[in-house]
Amino acid sequence: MTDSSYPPISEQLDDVDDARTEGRRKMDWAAQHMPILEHVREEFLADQPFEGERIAMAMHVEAKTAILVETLADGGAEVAVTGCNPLSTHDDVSAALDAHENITCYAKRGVDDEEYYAAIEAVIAHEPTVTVDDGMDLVAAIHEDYPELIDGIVGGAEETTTGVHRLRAMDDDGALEYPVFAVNDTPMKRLFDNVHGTGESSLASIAMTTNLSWAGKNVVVAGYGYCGKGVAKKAAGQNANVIVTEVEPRRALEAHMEGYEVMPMAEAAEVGDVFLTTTGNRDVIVEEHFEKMQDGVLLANAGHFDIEIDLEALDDLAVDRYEARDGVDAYELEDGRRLNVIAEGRLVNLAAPVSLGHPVEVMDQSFGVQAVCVREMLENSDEYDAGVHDVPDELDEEIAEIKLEAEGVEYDSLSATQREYMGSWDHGT
Ligand code: RBV
Repeated sequence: MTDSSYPPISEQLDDVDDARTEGRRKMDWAAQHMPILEHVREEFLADQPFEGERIAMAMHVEAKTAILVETLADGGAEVAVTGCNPLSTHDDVSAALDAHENITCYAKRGVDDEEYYAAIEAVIAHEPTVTVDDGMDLVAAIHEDYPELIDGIVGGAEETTTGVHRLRAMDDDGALEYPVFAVNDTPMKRLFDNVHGTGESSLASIAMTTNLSWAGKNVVVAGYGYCGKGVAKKAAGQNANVIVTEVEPRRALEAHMEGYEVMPMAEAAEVGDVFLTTTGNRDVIVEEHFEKMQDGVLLANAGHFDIEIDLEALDDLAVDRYEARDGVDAYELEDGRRLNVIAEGRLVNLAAPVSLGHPVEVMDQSFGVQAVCVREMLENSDEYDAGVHDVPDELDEEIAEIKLEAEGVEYDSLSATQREYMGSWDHGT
């Protein structure tokens, strides 16, 4: 059975009390802007749907995520949490969470690979009945190293595009042995979090990190999925000239029809001022591109993993490397050009020193879906076999309705005649 001696954050900080106070302050601010989780939390407090359950989570441990964690704990669960990226954790929030009697938090900022996985194992040692992932690291570690726990796991939920992509690959191989909801794929998540959240927070993080303007810049957005669309749209809104690179013909065409320049990365490399990768794939910006870039360019990644920009190749090319600013590494090439990499090529909206992740409002939506997915998985576990599952549409609608009510937005509903019309095939001309 699993055994872990990795300590929770409270045992790793010098001044835990101060950290907890500051973490709680950040959480209070976030909570004020999360009406969906507030609503769901009240329901969970009354119904205690998670009594006796153990929920394991690997997510970006900051204030908004902390509100989700508390919401699940307030529903009666024992929750064990760690980070899903070594640079996105806020230690103070981690400490505030760890103070909750039903929560153990292992997340710590700046951990190396070994500590990162030790913390994941510490979470798994709680022998979860439910997993909540952002990037699928928990599912992977459980299947690879602790398969004996799978029988006790009712199911899981996955937050992000990359995690869902990995899960589907695992499912196609017949290797996924418990059910997992693809939270990312719901309209309430990806039309808001991926588009507006990634767009706003990536651009804001880059601007804050560099103190440079978007206006008049050539901004190269690699990938025109939901995240790329958001980044492109917001960059255009900041008066940048947006160039899109794509490998999928319909998306390339979509970007073209949206009015962006579309070209291969090999050409974009020559003219770009800022490069932002959002593909979820590896080796998007590589040596041949570095060779052509102008002096002073900014390179950043908004995809889940730090594999989109080939930093090893850049390091090999460079004759010098230094920290130009907090969160900016300048790689100086032999001919004197400096290529500036932000946040070590890790997802820039969470990993740059000033980053705060997506805006609170969109995370309220994504985490609202997460919370009702955990409820659904436990309430109706018989309905979900091992594999990736779409989130039932009613759950997604439930979250949209809570949000609309909180915003005071009223909307129409179908009349009986309209409903009949939409459900029939025999009304012609
Ligand atoms: N994300 N989380 C935050 N907690 O501040 N910001 C973004 C936060 C999630 C987002 O839902 C995305 O799918 C994922 O991070 C990528 O790792």
